[in-house]
Formats: sequence, C-alpha cells, structure tokens
Amino acid sequence: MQEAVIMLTRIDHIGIACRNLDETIAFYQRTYNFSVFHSEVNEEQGVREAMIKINETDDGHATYLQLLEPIRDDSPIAKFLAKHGEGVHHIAFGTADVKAAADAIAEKGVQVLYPEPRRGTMGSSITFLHPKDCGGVLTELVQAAASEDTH
Ligand code: MC0
Repeated sequence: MQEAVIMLTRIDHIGIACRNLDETIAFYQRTYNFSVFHSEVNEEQGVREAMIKINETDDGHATYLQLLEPIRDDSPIAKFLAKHGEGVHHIAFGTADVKAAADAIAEKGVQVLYPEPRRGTMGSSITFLHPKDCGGVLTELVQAAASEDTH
C-alpha cells in the first residue's frame, strides 16, 4: 500500500500558556512592538486567547503566537500551568486538510486526540497529537477557515 503524503505547509502558531493574558499581551507589545491581530474565548478548550501575527507564509496564511489564559480550573491550560508554570505549551502545524493529515499520522502509531477535528481559533479546524508520542511536544494540526483574513 502506498504511504499517504502528509502536507504540513507552515508553522501556524506557537501556543504559550500564561496566567494573565492582558499582562502577557503588554509584554509582547512593549518588548517587540507586536500587536494583537485577533482575540476570542474558546469555551470548549477553556481558554481566553490572543493571536499575534508574526509573518505571512508561502501557502497564503500566516504564523502567529497564540497567548492562552485558562478560563476554568479543569482546562488543559490550567492543568499545564499548575504542573509546568508559564511558557511554551504547544506547536501547531498548518495543513490544507486536517482530517487527512491526522489520519495519515495516526497510521504511523501517533495518538490523535480528536479523531474528528474540533473548532479552533478564527474558525479553524484542529486536532492534537499526544505529547508522549511526539518527544514531549504537544503538537496541533490546523486547517484554517476558508474565510481567514491574513491581511
Ligand atoms: C501535558 N503534558 C505535556 C503537555 N500537557 N507535555 C508537553 N506539553 C504539554 N502541553 C504531559 C504531562 O506533563 C504528563 O506527563 C502527560 O502529558 C499527561 O498530562 P496530564 O497533566 O496528566 O494531563 P492529561 O493527560 O489530562 O492531558 C494532557 C493532554 C491534554 C495533552 C491529553 O492537555 C489535551 O487534551 N490537550 C489538547 C487540548 C489543549 O491543549 N487545549 C488548550 C489549547 P507525565 O510525564 O507527567 O506523565 S486550545 C488551542 O490551542 C486552540 C484554541 C487553538 O489552537 O485553536
């Protein structure tokens, strides 16, 4: 059987866990002159988040920093902060087809946390790969919404 080609075409974002979103945004603003491109609350994921756009990418999208503050004590970010403190939480790769990429990666023996992609930032479709199968790196796959405005 021919192996499926997995097309991951950019670093979509790096997720950073923080305790206080407003203070963390202020740090990125005063230190690097970065500004917030988009912010939202994702109830399912239990986060309040801000996306800082860093650069546009060859595939017509962009790379972001994603600042994540927990809104619930039982959310993944709250759990991570309690265990590891603030810092890099995950890396996210962009793809044109998150379901196909996840299925192909699962066939390599990596645990995909959401077999059916869920809703991510800016209307994207997302899933995660278990950090224990990825050398200790929580890894996200992101398919941007068709209407994503990266300009
Ligand atoms: C946990 N572990 C990590 C980790 N989180 N390792 C590296 N990076 C992380 N971020 C490790 C723990 O240290 C532990 O290792 C083991 O994984 C089990 O962790 P746990 O603390 O017992 O927590 P679990 O098992 O309940 O949950 C871990 C898991 C969970 C990765 C399955 O956090 C999850 O489902 N994450 C995916 C969703 C998520 O992270 N949502 C927030 C971002 P030891 O060695 O102690 O066993 S939302 C988002 O990003 C959205 C909005 C978007 O991008 O659009």
